Amino acid sequence: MITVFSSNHRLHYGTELKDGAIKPSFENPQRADTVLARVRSEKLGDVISEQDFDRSNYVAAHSERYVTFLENAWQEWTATGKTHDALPLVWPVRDLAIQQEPKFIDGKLGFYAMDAGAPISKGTWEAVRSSANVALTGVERVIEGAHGAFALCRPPGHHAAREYMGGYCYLNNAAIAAERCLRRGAKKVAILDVDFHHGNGTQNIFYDRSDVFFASIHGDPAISYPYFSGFVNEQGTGNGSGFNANYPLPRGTQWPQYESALMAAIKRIQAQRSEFLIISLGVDTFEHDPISHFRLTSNDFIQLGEAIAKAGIPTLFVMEGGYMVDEIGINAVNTLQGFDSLTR
Ligand code: Q9C
Ligand code: ZN
Repeated sequence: MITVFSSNHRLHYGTELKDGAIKPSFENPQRADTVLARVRSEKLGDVISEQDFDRSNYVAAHSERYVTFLENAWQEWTATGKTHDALPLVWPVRDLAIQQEPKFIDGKLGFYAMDAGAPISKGTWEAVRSSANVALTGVERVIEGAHGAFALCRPPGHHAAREYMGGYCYLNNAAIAAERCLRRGAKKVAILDVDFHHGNGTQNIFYDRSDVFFASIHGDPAISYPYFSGFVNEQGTGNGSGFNANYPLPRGTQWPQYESALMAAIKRIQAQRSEFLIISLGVDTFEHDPISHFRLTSNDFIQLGEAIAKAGIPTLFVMEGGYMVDEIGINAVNTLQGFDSLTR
């Protein structure tokens, strides 16, 4: 299958708050370059660059004021004399929750963030915009008739909600691709999130809608990031009631247990009669991932790709997490090769 890639991802590399200290982020540029090298060495297919897309495509999944914030944040931060990464320091939790945007950058950062895991530096917006364009370029291929395509997005997107960033994510690439399908005439789209972490952002964006079905298989949020969403009882609201499905799994989950949840999710997706399937492809379910605790092996990812192929729906794979840099390329490309082996 074709891979879409942007070298602009290298413009973004920041810090994160981890274990009480500011450290270099696990979400580093080596990740995407390692996956690209594997795509090439395995001759998965052509590699193309991203096209440019109008910002209205981002606003389809996010609010106007949030996109404006992302565009201007670095400039507003440096205007206060700072030169290091911008990070939030206060959040509008529960009774502090208000709806109006603060007027100063420190307040805006907290207002538009769920955590301190999405630093903003000089090149962040350019990298983020390019990552969304990678997803849009990939989904255009699928809309035009390709059975599968791979959007090698970096930064990832699935923790980014309609109006907040977090967990290394800024724009929700998978959600933006789903909105593009709808804009181009599709009536029903499904997103399946196989990243180790719950796709809280994607869930948020489509929670009250029936046109995009969202399913996520992830580490039990009682003990895993993002902690505050991803439980079984979150099934959608209003028109979206019954169009959100969460499959939290315990620490140490291995392939047989994972496969049961995967089959249940795919069954739900097929029942939706979706015209397009978007996979939030995180490979942080790998047994040696440094920040997660499932135990999938590299071979298991081939079976993951095969199971997705059996759904028989035109599919866009969107890169999300995966932090064991030596293996991330093998595991991502194994998934894609598993898919291709049943669809060529
Ligand atoms: N000790 C993605 O995989 N930090 N984001 C968790 C656990 C945030 C992961 C710290 C993890 C975000 C796209
Ligand atoms: Zn993840």
